[in-house]
Parts: sequence; structure tokens; C-alpha cells
Amino acid sequence: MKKTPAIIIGAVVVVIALVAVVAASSSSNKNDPSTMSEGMSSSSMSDSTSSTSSADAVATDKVMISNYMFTPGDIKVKVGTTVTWTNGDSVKHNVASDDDKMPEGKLIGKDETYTYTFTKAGTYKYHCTPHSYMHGSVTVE
Ligand SMILES: [Cu+2]
Repeated sequence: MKKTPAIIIGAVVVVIALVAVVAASSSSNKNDPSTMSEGMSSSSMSDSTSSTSSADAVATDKVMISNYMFTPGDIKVKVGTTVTWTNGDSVKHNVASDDDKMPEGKLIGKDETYTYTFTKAGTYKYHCTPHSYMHGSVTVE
């Protein structure tokens, strides 16, 4: 009589273990298609952004800041060009290098301008200090 409960407990433990394994494998099966599609969509997104960053750069030395965006976001200029940013927003913005390749610009108010002369070839990525989601780049050729 004393051995029976041990066997029952053992059987219950085995059943719980099997249920856990089945649950784990079924949940991982459910995750697989979603992770695959996420991986595909993110890789196609990164492909498009990497190809647009320099290929779609606009040849201009003037950038408007409006609606919390640099427009055009990606520009290209020749070495020695002075680029002028004009703020059209009532909120103050600036032009700050992502990697210290150029100085951090002062905050400028509405209708004020900021200028910087690019003397070396390269790609200068920048953002706005108070709004770090605002991004732009200058490709100097
Ligand atoms: Cu800003």
C-alpha cells in the first residue's frame, strides 16, 4: 500500500514533464513563423534605408528645418561648400554631429540660420540635440 502513492506521484511528475515539453515545443513552433517574417521585413527595411542614405542625397547647400525634420535629410556638396540650415519651426533646433566630425551648432530659433563650411570629404551625419530623433547627413565629395 505504501508503494502505490510513490508510483502515482512518479507518473504525475512524468505527465507534467511531458506537458511542459509539448507546451514549450508548440509555443516555439508558433514563434518560428513570426520571427522569420520579422527577420525578413527588418532585413528588407535595412536594405532600403542603406541604399537610400547616399544614393538619394540631394545636391544642395540649403537645408530647411520644419516639422521636426531636416529637409532634405540627406544632401551632397563639394569640398569647401558652406551649408546653410534655416529653422522654420517656432521650436529651437540645432545641428549636432553624430560622431564629433563637426562642432555642435548653437540652438537656433524661428527663421534663424546656422552655417558650416565642409573642408574635408566624407559623410557627416548629424542630429538635433533636443530632438535626437531628427537626423540628417551631408556627403562632401
Ligand atoms: Cu530639434
